[in-house]
Amino acid sequence: MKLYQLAPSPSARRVGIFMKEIGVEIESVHVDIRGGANLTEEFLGKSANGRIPLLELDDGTYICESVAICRYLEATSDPLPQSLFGNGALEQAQVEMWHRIVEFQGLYTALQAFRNISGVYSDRENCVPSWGEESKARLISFLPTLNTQLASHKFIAGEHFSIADITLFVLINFAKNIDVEIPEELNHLALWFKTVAARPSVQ
Ligand SMILES: N[C@@H](CCC(=O)N[C@@H](CS)C(=O)NCC(=O)O)C(=O)O
Repeated sequence: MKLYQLAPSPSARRVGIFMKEIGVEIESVHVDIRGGANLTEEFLGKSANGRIPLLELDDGTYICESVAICRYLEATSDPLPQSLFGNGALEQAQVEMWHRIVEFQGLYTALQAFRNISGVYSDRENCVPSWGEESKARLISFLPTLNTQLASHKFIAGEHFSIADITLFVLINFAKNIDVEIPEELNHLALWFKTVAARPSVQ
């Protein structure tokens, strides 16, 4: 297998942390996305969304979308006592629920803010700085929701570490690029961040 990626990018980082958590190592192929290497005909022929990360299986099948890659890797690895997608119907639903909340209201909002304010991909998309600023404001107003959940739960989806925590950790780190940090009064979110930052998988 091969993983096409740019290691520090948020989506690749999600997969990288997930792989360390489940103890999987895969040969990595560097893709210069800022230079447009993901826009070539060759790459677009492999990746359905034209983005990284992209997993190539030994039989030549390609899987893009970071969560789909994580699902495949966990399902084909030695089973963990605690799945990062949750154990049992209720926990699986809670992980899915919080993961989608963190992705849609957090990570994608932060990515929109970064892309539209910085104009980093203005060679391939129409950047709207005011949409970037609005996205940043929406992200800031979303953070208390996370703090409230973490006031009564050890991890974001409940009592077990899950893929939702990985996405949230990547989001909080990435938000620094748009000058968004955890406000002092959100102490439960700050404590959760400190706990997750100590895990070997994120070092
Ligand atoms: N939903 C996708 C998002 C992938 C994505 O946006 N990847 C970014 C890097 S974080 C990328 O390849 N950007 C290049 C571009 O937009 O042209 C996932 O989770 O894998």
